[in-house]
Amino acid sequence: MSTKLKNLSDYSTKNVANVAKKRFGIVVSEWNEEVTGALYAGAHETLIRHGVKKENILHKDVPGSFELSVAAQWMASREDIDAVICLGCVIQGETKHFDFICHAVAQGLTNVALKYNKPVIFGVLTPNTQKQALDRAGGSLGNKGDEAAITAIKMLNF
Ligand code: DLZ
Repeated sequence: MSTKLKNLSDYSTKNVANVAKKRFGIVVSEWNEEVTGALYAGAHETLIRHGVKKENILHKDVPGSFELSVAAQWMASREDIDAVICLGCVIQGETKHFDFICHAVAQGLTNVALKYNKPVIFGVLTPNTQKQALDRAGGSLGNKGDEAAITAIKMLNF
């Protein structure tokens, strides 16, 4: 997670070229929509800024972060998708739901990346509060959506 010492929108420009012909899937969770919408805007804008064509970005929404894994799998299984960016926000509550969702999606996305041998990016915020989430979704600590897009680009240049 970003801190006051590390703004997630600051990144090295090393290895961020040559993606003009790459195709990206972006899956966005509808839970905490104000946050995930801002993450999506950051990711989309960052891809465009690095030369990705609008028509080469496929955007799909899922109901919650738990559903990111299977949607990532549907996207990663397509030959016309080179990398998948998954965006969500799970806010710590009073029950164990938070832990179950976070562990499931982290493991699920790892499995999809390894199965399809493609970058599948974990752009899921796991803050304690809504304010911490907004700080990292275009607020005072940058936008984790930007970082997710840059991570996908860097992995395609690996
Ligand atoms: C049920 C639930 C809860 C309590 N909290 C969140 C959350 O903070 N962020 C999120 O993305 N999704 C949440 N969900 C929904 C689950 O991800 C999932 O959609 C449902 O459990 C149905 O599978």
